[in-house]
Amino acid sequence: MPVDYTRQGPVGVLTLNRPDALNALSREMLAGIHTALDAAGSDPEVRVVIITGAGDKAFCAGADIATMRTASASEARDFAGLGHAVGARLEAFPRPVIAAINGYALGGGCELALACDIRLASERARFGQPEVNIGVLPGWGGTQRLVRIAGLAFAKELIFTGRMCDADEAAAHGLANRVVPHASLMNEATALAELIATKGPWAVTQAKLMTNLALDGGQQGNLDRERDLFALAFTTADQREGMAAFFDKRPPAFEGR
Ligand code: DAK
Repeated sequence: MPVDYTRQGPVGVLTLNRPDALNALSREMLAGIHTALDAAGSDPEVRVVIITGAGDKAFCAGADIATMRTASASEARDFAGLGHAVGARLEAFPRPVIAAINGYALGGGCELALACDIRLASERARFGQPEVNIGVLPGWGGTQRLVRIAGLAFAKELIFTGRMCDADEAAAHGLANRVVPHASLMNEATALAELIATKGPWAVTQAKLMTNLALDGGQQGNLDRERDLFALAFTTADQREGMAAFFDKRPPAFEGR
């Protein structure tokens, strides 16, 4: 399978599994991501998803250059659309998605990580948008999401030069949330996922929705929507349980409703 999916308690783990090609994203891989997200999304036990890459070298070295090499403009447009659809799916996915970046995250691989909610980087991670090296520009959202996440100046530098940056530089610009030892990457990602999984699931879902909207402008409308969702939280069992547990000095038992 080009994309493996397993569940460990409340955490769904999706592994890009094409290590011989540094997990480069073919059409089959993109379809595999959708299939894995279908499985995670239809499983009520799953509260957080982790995406990582198989092997020791790469999270994902980008779109499959072999697929693109002889593409016509309309085929390229279609391929770009498949990548955009994965990015949109991850952003809209009702559970948080953590990218556990175990090596190269280049081109479409960096763009895949950018569509996730949180990026944990191994000290061996390398980020970049090297598309200009092969005569194209980022086509899976890099010109937009990298700017929003890491800032215009740094995004332009990475995109215009095609150079890679290491994990520390990525973290300094907000591209990685933090850098962890390579050997403990999955443990750290799982611990973070499990921490989020202890929180009120309904509230976490709404918080993801609202924080994503923050970058789309329209602050007053978003604040109004935040107020409405906050009010709606007081119709949920999770709110009653969370506040009761606080005063009972016990961990809450959330049901996600
Ligand atoms: N696609 C296909 N195969 C790849 C690949 C990729 N992106 N990256 C690596 N591979 C393959 C290599 O060809 C090699 O295969 P074999 O020769 O063993 O058969 C194998 O993975 C191992 O790679 P290397 O031998 O090159 O390994 P090294 O350690 O020497 O170098 C590297 C690692 C990551 C520095 C190097 O592989 C590299 O530079 N890879 C390419 C990275 C890259 O340029 N990524 C960006 C791809 S472009 C758009 C849609 C999408 C996009 C743009 C536009 N539209 C349609 C508008 C997105 C584009 C991209 O993502």
